[in-house]
Amino acid sequence: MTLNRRTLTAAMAAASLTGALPLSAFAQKKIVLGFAQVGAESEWRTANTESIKSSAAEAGIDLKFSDAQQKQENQIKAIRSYIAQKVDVIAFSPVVETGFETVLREAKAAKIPVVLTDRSVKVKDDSLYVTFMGSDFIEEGRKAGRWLVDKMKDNPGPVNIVELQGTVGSAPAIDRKKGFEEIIGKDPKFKIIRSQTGDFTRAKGKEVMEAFLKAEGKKINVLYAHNDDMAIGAIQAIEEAGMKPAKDITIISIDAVKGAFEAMMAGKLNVSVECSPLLGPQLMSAVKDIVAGKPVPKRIITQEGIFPMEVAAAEFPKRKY
Ligand code: GYE
Repeated sequence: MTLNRRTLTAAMAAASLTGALPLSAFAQKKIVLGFAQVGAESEWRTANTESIKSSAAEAGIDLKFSDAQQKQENQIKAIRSYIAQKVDVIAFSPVVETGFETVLREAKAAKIPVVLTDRSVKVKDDSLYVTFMGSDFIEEGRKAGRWLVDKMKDNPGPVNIVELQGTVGSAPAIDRKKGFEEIIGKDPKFKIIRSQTGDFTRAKGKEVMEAFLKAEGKKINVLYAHNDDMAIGAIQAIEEAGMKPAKDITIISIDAVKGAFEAMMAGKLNVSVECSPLLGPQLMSAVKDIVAGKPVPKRIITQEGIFPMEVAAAEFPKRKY
């Protein structure tokens, strides 16, 4: 008989109860976790990777880690290799929402539990994963929208907005757009005049902002960027075009990484909505519970705030990512 982690745990408990073997006889076998990361596209992602690696080490979990370079096919390959290696648990942050059904079914057939972190997938059968832990991206978009509506309350409009979207097809890009539009859509003075992907990177954010400026110039009143890195790239483009970021163009972004706080303290970014990448500790505790056969909630939502530039200097020393 082949022992997987769950039957082994049961066998350990039984052997220990009957006094046949002390629990310590099994203590050496570490839990093996295969983690398929999105990439290293942003400051957020770097902090997320660091959180996962350090909390795995702290929890005594043997972590197998791969970087998909923002490509779904690489991520699917990595998951397949974790299945072949018979790891105890697979966790991943799906690059995009769709197209993972087949590989998730393969994991299920191999009886390997899957945890989704940070981004979710769209699947009909939600028994294909045990839990999804991460932020509510629609709510983040709403927070950005509410901040803008308040900021512009005395402005008769039109308020012309350009939008830098995240990776096409990714949950945060889809949901941050949706939440933002839900709020600003209530007042016709708000107009999204250009919207394009900057793939969550500084380089792309700068490049696309250059194109927006070329096409719309001084008509642009607001930039809404789906993450801080793209906003930071865009700030460069705005300065190079001879305009003042956060003054000539109001800038809103999401993540609240240290780079955003530095930009706010320099007076170049108006506000950043928080999205915490520090998912490592809760991932490790869920992995341990799953292996021990304990129930875990289907959805674990991260609690987050919003930081306008006025509070940046006071908050900066407290920031952990
Ligand atoms: O906002 C962005 C990163 O999925 C929440 O991915 C994450 C997003 C984050 O590249 O900076």
